[in-house]
Amino acid sequence: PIDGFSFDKDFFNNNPLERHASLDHHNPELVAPLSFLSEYWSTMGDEQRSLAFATAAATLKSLPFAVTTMSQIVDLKGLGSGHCLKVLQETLDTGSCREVVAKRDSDKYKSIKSLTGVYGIGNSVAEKLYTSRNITRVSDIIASWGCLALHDERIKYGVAYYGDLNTPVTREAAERIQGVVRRELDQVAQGCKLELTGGYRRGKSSGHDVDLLVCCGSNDEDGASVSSVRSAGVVGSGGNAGTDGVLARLLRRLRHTGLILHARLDRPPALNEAAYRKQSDRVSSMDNYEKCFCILKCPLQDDWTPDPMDDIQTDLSSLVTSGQNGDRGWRATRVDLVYVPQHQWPYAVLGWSGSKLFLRLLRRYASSTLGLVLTSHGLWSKDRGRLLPANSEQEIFAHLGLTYKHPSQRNF
Ligand code: 8DG
Ligand code: MN
Ligand code: MN
Repeated sequence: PIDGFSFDKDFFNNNPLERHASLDHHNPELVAPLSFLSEYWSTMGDEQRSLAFATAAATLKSLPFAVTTMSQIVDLKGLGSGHCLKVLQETLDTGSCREVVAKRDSDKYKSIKSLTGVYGIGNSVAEKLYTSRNITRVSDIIASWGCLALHDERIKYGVAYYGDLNTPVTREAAERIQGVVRRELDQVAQGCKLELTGGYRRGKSSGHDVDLLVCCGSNDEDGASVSSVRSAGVVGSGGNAGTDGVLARLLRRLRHTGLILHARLDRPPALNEAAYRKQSDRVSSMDNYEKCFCILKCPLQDDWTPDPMDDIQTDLSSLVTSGQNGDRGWRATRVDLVYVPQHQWPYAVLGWSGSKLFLRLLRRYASSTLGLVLTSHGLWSKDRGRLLPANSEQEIFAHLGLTYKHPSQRNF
């Protein structure tokens, strides 16, 4: 027992996946510096360090008591090397941490942070712009647009809608997006599922985007064609490259209605089972579904309807002007639309509900402890490649020999 709490430290240390990580926890002051350092290293492009600090933050989030002295936590698994402990010690002693303050105020971090805030710009492009072009802010990108040769089309829209896209999306806005997508989806196919996943499913009240999974099951010809493709030994993606899938038709409708500011349809090639599993061995969260990364107009009010003739500009200067119109009735919002074949649905919902760290731990546990490969498509045994079907998330946890964890407890 620590300070009157009965706390099973051995169980805590030995079963990280059985920990509960809810949004409300007992240690916000100690989690903050660790979360910052995780975010710092992710922004600076060092994913390994970022992961180490995220793991330490998750460890503190799942403690059932508020930490008051170092002796309560020195031997907890997940806090890593001495570095995290030093940060925590200083935070407990002084209420803040000099390393965190210095990093937060560093010019390079502030610049890279604003540049990676542009949709389409990742760490490596940001680093190049900063180091070899002396670009530190979005206004620098606009000023030097002509000579920067940024070929990824997303960046233009990321710059044009920078303000909107860096304002958190409220749950209310996410549900409004779900509503407008639902309306158009019903025009395209009957009886489809449309699930709001990502952080909202874990109970977050805001997020950076809206993650929507679409499944039309056997009510749609896609379902039929996917299962016939599948019985021929092919899995993954919307599947049927020659014909127009639900997602392509949904996009056409959204565009026609005037809701789309930008969309990139990602239609990975169908893979046979062997190639597919091999690809799935990567720990990355990238999957092989047919999906669309979009920027949609999120209505600011329920009764707003888009004007299909608006915002068809394609050059940056007119985009920037239109992007700054204050009372236009909508806000640019990042939306991920993912088409999921019915038999993979529970795996897709689990994978897309996150958190990223929780899924990473889950995949690593499946792989190293059970010798199974877990992805957003399914669960396979490594040697024989047998697929373990599941009709619900509960069945996936059961396959893994774990207690079912409610999405609200997956905020690792
Ligand atoms: P936020 O948007 O509220 O800030 O956080 P989030 O909803 O938890 O994170 P996210 O970046 O939107 O990702 C949601 C989940 O989707 C996350 O657990 C990773 C998962 N995911 C897959 N496959 C893929 C993929 O191919 N690309 C991306 N970007 N995410 C994927 O399962
Ligand atoms: Mn999200
Ligand atoms: Mn997303």
